[in-house]
Amino acid sequence: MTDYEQFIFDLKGFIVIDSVLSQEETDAVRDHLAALAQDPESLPERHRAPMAGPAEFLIDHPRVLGILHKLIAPQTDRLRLESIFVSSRGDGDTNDPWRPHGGGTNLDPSLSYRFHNGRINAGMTRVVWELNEVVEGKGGTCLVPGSHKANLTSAQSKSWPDEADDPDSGVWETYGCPPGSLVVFSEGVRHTGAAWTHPGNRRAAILMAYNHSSVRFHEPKPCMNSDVIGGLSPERQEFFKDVWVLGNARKK
Ligand SMILES: O=C(O)CCC(=O)C(=O)O
Repeated sequence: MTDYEQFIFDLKGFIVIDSVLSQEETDAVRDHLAALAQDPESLPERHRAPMAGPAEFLIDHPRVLGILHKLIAPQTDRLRLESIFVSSRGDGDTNDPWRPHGGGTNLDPSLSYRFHNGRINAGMTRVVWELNEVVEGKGGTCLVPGSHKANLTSAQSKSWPDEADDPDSGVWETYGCPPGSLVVFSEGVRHTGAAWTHPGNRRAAILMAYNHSSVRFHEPKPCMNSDVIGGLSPERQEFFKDVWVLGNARKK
């Protein structure tokens, strides 16, 4: 993560990095999600999760690890992948995803964002892999830049002004990006999904939540089961360890 990317992340609470995946990688992950959604029985049990099989490489993708080392902890063994879901939306879907959450200074370790001793200390950090093109204003995640540091309100006290949550309030920002791009945001930033309004081009995104290994926000998803986790490489299995830092076998 470059110094400039850190500057932007600290300023806004999120960054968008275009075209991190090659076309082949993007296609392989998209095909895996399609098989998982349409015909999961066609996949071996250990591949029946968004981050398994041909998508396993996303767990510790070097671009993501470099970012998480700057945002959460410099050591890989202090990182956990605690939740994961797929966002698949199309033009005309009736389910309105506009549900703003987060925002404001927060003492909950998962939702907090602090800068201390010259480094960012973000809690839960969302990594979004956008597998199809996102056209700005047509359905990418919407975020309120800087809201992870807002002082006069907090999500914890549920005092965020309704006025600001209006999509036309002027405080929201979103993005456009090519397939295979990466969006990273602090879960402390106020954010929401948005209706997808791009005919002929569905949203296909994997959203992974990473956290410091000493805390956990989400209940584990059913897809994070022993068949799936046991099918990952030993290094990647470590991202799904229990909530602790100091093990019985102390590391040197
Ligand atoms: O882009 C979206 O679908 C929203 C994601 C979201 O709300 C979250 O990660 O908490």
